[in-house]
Amino acid sequence: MKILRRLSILALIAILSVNTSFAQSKNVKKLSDDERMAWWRDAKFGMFIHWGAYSIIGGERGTKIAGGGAEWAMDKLDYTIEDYEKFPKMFNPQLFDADAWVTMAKNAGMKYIVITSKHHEGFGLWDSKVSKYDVMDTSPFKRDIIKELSDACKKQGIVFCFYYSIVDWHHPQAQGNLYPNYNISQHDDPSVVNPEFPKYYENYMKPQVGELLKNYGDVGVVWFDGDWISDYTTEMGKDLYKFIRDIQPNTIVNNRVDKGRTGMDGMNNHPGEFAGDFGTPEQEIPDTGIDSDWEACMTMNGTWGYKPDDNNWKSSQDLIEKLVDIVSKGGNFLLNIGPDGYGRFPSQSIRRLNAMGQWTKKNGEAIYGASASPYEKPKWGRYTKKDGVLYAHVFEWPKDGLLKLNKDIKFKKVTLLTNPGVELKALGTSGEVLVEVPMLAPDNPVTVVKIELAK
Ligand code: FHN
Repeated sequence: MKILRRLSILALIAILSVNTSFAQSKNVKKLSDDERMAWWRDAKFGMFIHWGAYSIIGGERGTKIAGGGAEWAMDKLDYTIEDYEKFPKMFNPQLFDADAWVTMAKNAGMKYIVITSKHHEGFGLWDSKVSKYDVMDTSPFKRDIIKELSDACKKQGIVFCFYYSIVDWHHPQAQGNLYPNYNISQHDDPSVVNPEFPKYYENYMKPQVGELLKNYGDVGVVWFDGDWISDYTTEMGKDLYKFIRDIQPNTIVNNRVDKGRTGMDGMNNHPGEFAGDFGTPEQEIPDTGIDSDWEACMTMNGTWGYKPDDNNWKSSQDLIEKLVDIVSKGGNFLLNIGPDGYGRFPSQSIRRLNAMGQWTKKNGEAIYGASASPYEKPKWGRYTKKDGVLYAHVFEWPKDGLLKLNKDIKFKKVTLLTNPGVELKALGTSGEVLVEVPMLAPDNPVTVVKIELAK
């Protein structure tokens, strides 16, 4: 375990070392799969950022409000390509401050950031040479957002990662508007073939992904989306995975690079047959642990892109418990922010990031580098485990001052994580293990009890 943790730190240093040219990446030492995945497995908590021209619209058109995610505004609010093009032309987020974004992620306890370089709308947030539909050529903003964010990440020791949508509602060869009988909604229909799609894949998508890998230093994760469209094939997925690893051998790629999911399932159905390094359950946490790498991505309210009408915010307590739940099942938590068209994080999101930061600052030992619980989940909360220590994360504090642990736990010493100097009395009988805890929960919203295990 200690060796793995040491490897993980080495891998993290390798990935964070500033390496801004492709020529340099070519000489990077190729890590084994376990070494390559180590920083990510330890990191546990990352920030997803959905930002694009849709962030100006906020999911609204006149009296209409897009159902679901506001990043789908183009489709949901029936914009034609020509109508929609006016939004990238207006994209001028004068309040964007990459350093401030990264600081907020870091203070929340997040270790990596995944930003939408291009979402389904097709508009790119970087200086693309294969497209004019990007922030440099189409927008008045004319600042390379990916460059600013990746630089800020490197400066602050956060791993930079990007999302890229295979679906593209703007590129003619991708979304099929060259074909009178073909439209966006037919993407899911395998009987409808867009003969132009392979050209989009080869001459546009791959070169764009290549630019993002060659021009912005080391990339922690390449996060694909839109794998469900029938025009995208498993051959393309496998080719793309190889293409990425040839450029940056130590990059991690999510499973949506290939076609291994059934519908919108998070995990691949036939592990090993498809390319991709981790599963991507979306807006859900599996009931039990899964014996492979996975990351749950989730919104704080109900939308990925900025949507002022959506006030369905999860509480900070809920988000902290979700983080613990995910870690106790061996996964990572990728928590979304949808900045507005000016470049601001919504205040509701900032409050939740702050609350999570306060909690992770005190209790990070029980999260980062922790592995799934070897015990069944208890009624009062969850367990995580690391280096011979079991951490009991108590969501519901016992009213009688007695915390009941799983009966098979062989403890050596029990303390509160935030008060290591005071040993708690613990009693193991054949039926149960009881720990005497203070009558009031010492921490909020989740108190962690540290259980050093006997060999
Ligand atoms: O359609 C997208 C959606 O807008 C969002 O980007 C999420 C994030 O995982 N992925 C897609 C749906 O699976």
